[in-house]
Amino acid sequence: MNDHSLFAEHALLPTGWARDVLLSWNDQGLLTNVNPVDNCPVGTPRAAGPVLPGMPNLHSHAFQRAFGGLTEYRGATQDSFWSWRSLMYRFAAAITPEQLEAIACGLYVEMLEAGYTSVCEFHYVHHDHDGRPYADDAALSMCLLRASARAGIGLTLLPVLYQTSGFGAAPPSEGQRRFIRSTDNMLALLQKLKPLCDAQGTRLGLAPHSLRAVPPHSLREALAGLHAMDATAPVHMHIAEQTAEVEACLAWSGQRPVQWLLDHAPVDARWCLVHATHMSPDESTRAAQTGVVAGLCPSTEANLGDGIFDANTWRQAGGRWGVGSDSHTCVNAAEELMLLEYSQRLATRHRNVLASPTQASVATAMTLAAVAGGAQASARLVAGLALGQQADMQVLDALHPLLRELPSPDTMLSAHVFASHRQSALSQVWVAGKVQVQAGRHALHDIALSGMVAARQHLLQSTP
Ligand code: NGQ
Ligand code: ZN
Repeated sequence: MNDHSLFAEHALLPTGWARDVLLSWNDQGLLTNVNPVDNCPVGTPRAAGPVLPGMPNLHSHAFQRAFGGLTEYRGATQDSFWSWRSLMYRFAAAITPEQLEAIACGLYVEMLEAGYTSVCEFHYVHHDHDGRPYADDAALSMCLLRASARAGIGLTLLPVLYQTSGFGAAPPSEGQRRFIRSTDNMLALLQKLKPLCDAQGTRLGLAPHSLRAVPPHSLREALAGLHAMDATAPVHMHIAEQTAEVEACLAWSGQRPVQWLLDHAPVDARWCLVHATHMSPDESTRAAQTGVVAGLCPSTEANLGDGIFDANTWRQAGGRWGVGSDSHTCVNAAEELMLLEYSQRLATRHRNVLASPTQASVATAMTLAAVAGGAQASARLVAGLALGQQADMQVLDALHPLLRELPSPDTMLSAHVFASHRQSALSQVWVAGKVQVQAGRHALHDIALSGMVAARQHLLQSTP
């Protein structure tokens, strides 16, 4: 049995669907062969259905999985993003390293079972409950490194720089004490993490949290330090998610957030602008032309009442995009694609908005675009089924009732994204040439999820 290859009757390559493809990879899990063949070679396993590239998840705050479903009630005031944030800060204030690791491990198992093969962690809870550094200053980053290695998901670790509570260098609030680092202290953390990340195939980047949280001089210095360490390291930043943020930025600088950033920072293809919900058409066109990735998080953006991203303007300017599960109110790659397309249908009153000139099938077009953009934002070799990329794959189950006897892989993928339960038709998930999910289940499903439940229970007991 050849355990370094897989035969796919239908494989979704960056150029579109191909028939009878033999996928082979080396000991590092990188694809060495993606070619059509006449027959499935003897001894090579045959995929149970169409093979899709694994989906990179470009935006995650792992600890937020612990309170999914627990902020869905009306408070005293008009509930908003900001009232949600106050509730979120209570969990951020209470979580322990052990809880973070258990929650992240459970979450990563869930991600793999739902089609994500790698994740970008936008990691900002750094310090102990009093806001003092742990004895090992990298303690909480290490929890995420261990959790990803245990679950077998690829990781881009983005330690977050957080210094102020608002534009104009407003001092941080009590609730932000676990996040705060000086620029030098952040650069020291990156130096410490670099060899540890390199050793496990994790990519290390930096996330200036937002223009609210990082003053201009710190942004400049942190980027210079990052680029001295690794000139191609990824940079992620939350931006223009809420209209209140746009207004505060205008009041501070006379410019909208994306406009300000484009004028004051070296935004390029290394960058991921997370959300970028509220852009003028001009900001959108300018930003798209830099090669930056828009990090769209449709389920969280809906959950938090952010607004609707204008995908048409973005794409007309050649804008790249990928998806993230962010607060993990939904953990499912196909569902994020569905929600994104539906947001566009609701806003424009059209259908199949995110289909493309070369891919009429919207699920196929979106999968390819989100893998390409997600890979760019991850800065890892996860750009799909192509030579030299990691063998990260989702295998659909052609015998699932909703896919069975359908006439083409396009229709099977459409059924998976738009008509199925968006998880039940996933037969296998592979990461770097290793099966991590078989018959819809990860080997650690029971143990990792019961670990997550126990950690959540303790966290709830300690959260006021
Ligand atoms: C976060 N989450 O950092 O977890 C943010 C909220 C903020 C989202 N923006 C905090 N979805 O932006 O200040
Ligand atoms: Zn976020």
